[in-house]
Amino acid sequence: NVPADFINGLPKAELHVHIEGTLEPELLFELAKRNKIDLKYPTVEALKEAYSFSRLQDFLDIYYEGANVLQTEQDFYDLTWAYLQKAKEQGIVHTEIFFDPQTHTSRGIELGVVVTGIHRALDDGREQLGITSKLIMCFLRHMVELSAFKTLEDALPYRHLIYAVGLDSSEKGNPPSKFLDVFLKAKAEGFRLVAHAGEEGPEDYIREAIDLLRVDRIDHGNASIQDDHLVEVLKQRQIPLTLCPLSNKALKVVTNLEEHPLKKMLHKGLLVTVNSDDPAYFGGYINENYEAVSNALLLSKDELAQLAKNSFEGSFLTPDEKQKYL
Ligand code: ES4
Ligand code: ZN
Repeated sequence: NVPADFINGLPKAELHVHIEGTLEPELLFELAKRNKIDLKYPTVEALKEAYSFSRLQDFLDIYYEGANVLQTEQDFYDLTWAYLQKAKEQGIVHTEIFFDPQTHTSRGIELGVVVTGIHRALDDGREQLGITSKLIMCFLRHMVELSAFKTLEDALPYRHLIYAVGLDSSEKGNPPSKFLDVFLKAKAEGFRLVAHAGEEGPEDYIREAIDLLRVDRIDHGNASIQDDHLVEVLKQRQIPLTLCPLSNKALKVVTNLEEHPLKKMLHKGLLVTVNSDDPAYFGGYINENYEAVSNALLLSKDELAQLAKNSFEGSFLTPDEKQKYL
């Protein structure tokens, strides 16, 4: 086994982390108390016991409920700052963070509160921790496209703080094509594009995300391995896949990590990266994800270094900014 300190010592970029998914149970309880919110669970331990999932939807139900404790700009600051400190400890030097506006606006929290709180922490992270960052606003795919349009409209005053648009939440039955028009609008507004695809959903959704939405990157993309032609397209165009091994294990996308497609994808020449997704819920941050796949798939130091390199190559940093990491 490759030692943990080798993985820790690799400078890494994180390209797939939901800020609401970094809400640790301890902070969740602290924020509930601060905001005088009653929780269904009496203790941190009781809450943690509920973190047992058979599929994506089991997780999403608990994740959206947890997000209810986030109310003020300071709450979003504290959440993001806690993640950045963890990122610093683990050798992350650049991070591209998702947030879900509709999870908050649908319960009366203004988009400006969310964006400003997160962004203030990202600024402090840059100054005090030396971590660069970008923000990605995700549309919830279980909601109607009109709601995504409204979200895009609401976001325009914060255009300068948001780099890209993404698509997440319940995948099955909510194909990328449902959001074609709003993605076209987002692109016209100058946003870069990403989408979750082929996590629980079929390889068809990956094809739609690429050919129809014209995304720059695929989040997860596990199902691509089932289609040789799709693999060839991903390889030829070097479209990054942001894999999340511990997430896949927790949500039963793979039965065990020994069956994870990461190593096969790497050897086929795909631009695969390792990421934490929702680390507070899936049992580990980025290093634990590298360690878990490294142990399960017997990755070499060269392969691990390639994955870390890929994380910069697949990022939204400019070629000049990437240079020092490649
Ligand atoms: C998510 Cl693991 C996952 N899949 C889809 N949407 C999400 N939102 C937060 N985590
Ligand atoms: Zn995700």
